[in-house]
Amino acid sequence: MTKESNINHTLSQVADNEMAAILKKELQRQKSQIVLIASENFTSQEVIKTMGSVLTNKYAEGYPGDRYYEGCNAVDEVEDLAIKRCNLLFNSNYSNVQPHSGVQANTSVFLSVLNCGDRILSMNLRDGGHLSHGHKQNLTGKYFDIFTYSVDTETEMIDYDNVKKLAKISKPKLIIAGASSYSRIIDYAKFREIADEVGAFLMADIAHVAGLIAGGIYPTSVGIADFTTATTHKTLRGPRGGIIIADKKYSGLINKSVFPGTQGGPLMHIIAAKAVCFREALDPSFKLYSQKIIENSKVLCDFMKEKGYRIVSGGTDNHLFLIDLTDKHLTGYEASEALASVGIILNKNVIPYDKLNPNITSGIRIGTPAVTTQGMGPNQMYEIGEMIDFTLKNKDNGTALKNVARKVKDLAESFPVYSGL
Ligand code: DSN
Repeated sequence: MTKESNINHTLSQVADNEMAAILKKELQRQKSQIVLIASENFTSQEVIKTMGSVLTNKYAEGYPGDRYYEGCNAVDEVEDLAIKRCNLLFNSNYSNVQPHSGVQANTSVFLSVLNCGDRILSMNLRDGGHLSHGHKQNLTGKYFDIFTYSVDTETEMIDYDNVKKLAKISKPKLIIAGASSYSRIIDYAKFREIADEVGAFLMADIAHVAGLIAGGIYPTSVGIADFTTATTHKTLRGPRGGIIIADKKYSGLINKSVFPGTQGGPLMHIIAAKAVCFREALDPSFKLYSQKIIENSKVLCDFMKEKGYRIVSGGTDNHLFLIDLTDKHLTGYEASEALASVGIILNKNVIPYDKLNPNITSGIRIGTPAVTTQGMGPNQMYEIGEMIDFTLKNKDNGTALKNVARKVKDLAESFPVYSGL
C-alpha cells in the first residue's frame, strides 16, 4: 500500500461508528445482491480512493490557470489531466469536466445557447427520455418551451421521419438526442441532418452509453452533435458526475455557462476520480468490458423473450432492455418489489405509451453494466433470467422465494468486486 492510499484508508476508518455501520451495511448489500439497474455500476477501488482524497478540501472556482483562489497548482494539474484524458477517450478537442452531474451538464448546455422561452425538441420521458430533457416539473420544463417526439407505436423505435416532421412544425432552437431507457442505437447522423434542416443546435445526451462509446462499440455523437453531455458513473464506470464535450469553438460559451453560470466551486476530488476513470477506459481491456456488457444484455434479453416476456421494441442493441409486464397482469412496481425481496435489484420503468403512472408503471428496466463488471457472462445471465422468471411467477410464495434469495446471494458473492474491502 502506498503512503497516499494509507492515508485514504485511515480517513475512511475514522471513528464515527454510526456512519461506519451504515457504510458497512451498504457495502454488504452491494456484495450480496444482483444489481441490474442500468445506470449503476461498480467503480474501481482506485476511483473510490481518489474520491476520498484531500482534494475535497480545495476551493478552485474558475479554470486551470485562471482561478479565484490561491493554492491551485495541484488542482490545476488534476483538471488539465482529466480534460486531456477525456479528449483522448472521446476523440475531441474540448471538454468541460466540472459539471457535478448529468443534469447540470445538460442545464449548462441549455443556458449556453438558449434564452428563457426558447423551444427544445426532445424525447418524451414515457418513451425513454430523461427528466432534464424537458419534464414539466424539471427546470427545463419550466423555463423552456418543450416539444417532444415519441417512438413509433409499432416498432417502439425512434421514427426519424416523424422527428423531422415535428422539427419542421416546431422549429426548435435545440434538439436533444438521448435517452435513459431506450434499448436501440440512436442515429446521431440522422439527428444532425434534421437539426441542420431546421437550423437547430443538436445536443446528444450519452449518459447511458458513454462507456459503450468509449469502448468503441456504439456509434459516437462526438464530432456530429454540437454538444455531447454524459455522466461518468454509468457504463463509463467512474465517479458520480457529469461532463460536456464539444468543439473548441464553443469552449467560451460552455465554460461560462458551467462556471459561474450554473455552478460554484468544482468538486476537485471528483474531477480527479474522473481522470482515473478515463485512464481506465483508455485501457484496451475496457473495450472488451463494453463488448461483454452488450453480449450479456442480448443474452438475458433473448432468454426473457424465450420465457414469454414481451420486450419493448423486440430486443436490445445496448446495455439495457425493457420488459412489458402488461400481459403478465403485474405492474412494474409489483415486479421490482418482488425481485428486490430476493436480492435482484432493478427499477420499475414506464414503457412507451404506458397507461400507468411513473410510480406504478407497466414495465421493468434491466441493465448489465454492473454484473458484467463482476465478471459474469452468458451462463450467469441464464441463471439470473431463471431466477427473475421464477420470482415473478411465485411472488406470493414466501418459502420458494427464500430459496431464490439464497441462490441470488451465492451467485453475487461468487463474483466479488471489492474483495479487499
Ligand atoms: N439517468 C437516470 C437513470 O437512467 O437511472 C437517472 O436520472
